[in-house]
Amino acid sequence: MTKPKILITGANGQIGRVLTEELRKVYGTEAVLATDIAKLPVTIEPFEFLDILNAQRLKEIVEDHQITQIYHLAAILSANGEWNPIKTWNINLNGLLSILELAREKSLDKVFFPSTIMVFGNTTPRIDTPQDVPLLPSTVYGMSKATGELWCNYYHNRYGVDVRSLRYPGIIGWQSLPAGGTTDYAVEIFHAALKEGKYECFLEEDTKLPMMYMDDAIKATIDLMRVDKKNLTIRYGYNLAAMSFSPKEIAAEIRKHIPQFEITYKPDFRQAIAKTWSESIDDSQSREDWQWKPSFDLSTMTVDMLHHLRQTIL
Ligand code: AKB
Repeated sequence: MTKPKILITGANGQIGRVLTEELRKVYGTEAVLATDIAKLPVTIEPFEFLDILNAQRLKEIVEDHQITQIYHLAAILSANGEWNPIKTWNINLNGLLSILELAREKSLDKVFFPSTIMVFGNTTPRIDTPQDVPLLPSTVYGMSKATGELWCNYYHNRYGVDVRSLRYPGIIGWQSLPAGGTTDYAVEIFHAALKEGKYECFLEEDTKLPMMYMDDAIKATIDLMRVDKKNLTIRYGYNLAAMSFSPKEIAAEIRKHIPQFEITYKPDFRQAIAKTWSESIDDSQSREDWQWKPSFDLSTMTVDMLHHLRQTIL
């Protein structure tokens, strides 16, 4: 097998930063090209500026760097997406179509497409949401990801593109900050607890959502991309789960380490988005097809987050 040459879009995002670093540990720094529309810190070199809507530039980069795999992370998330639905649809869906078309044309080895639990909505069972259910997403972000999944499935079935996808829950990590998502509170709360000793949450206290520690999300992504393709039975998004908790529950967990920590609640428009989501996810197909198993729960994640953040932000 020849060594992969990887391109990451959205490499300066919450997941992109950590995934870029991890893939470089696995394949070597020069084998992983970071791209983003936002300026990146120097440490992320090699880097190319890329507006995902510029299909011609994307093609040039793929040709110039002899790319064989793409991790396509560039997207606008759920809360930010609601401020500009048409732009969000354009970036999230047309960006993906350019990637899939390029993968077909250049016979790329593999493509990764991050989907989300936001593809679910009011038509899905909220507890242990099964893999295959009617999808009626409530946001343009969810709509673009649900439609993106269909395109991935189509490019695989019609053209044999080896595209793989995960429905990420809310991702929590100390290495980077999320931007514009509904689950962002679960990262902000740690920063606020350590710096201010208090946090005002934009969701209601009992809003339970599926979440995952960054280490598990990165491991899932790399594992899915490495597994033999004959094991994969799904070419749209695989359900993926680790833990579920509410703002009240994570605050109680943080209080075990910072007893004076206080949380108050001031729900905003993001509460209406969160209300349409699943509380927990059935990821048995991932466990069966590619032996997915998370390592972190709420308690071990909290210990690890506080440990790393104490060293990096205080
Ligand atoms: C968001 O909140 O928009 C994302 C997601 C769950 O896809 N974190």
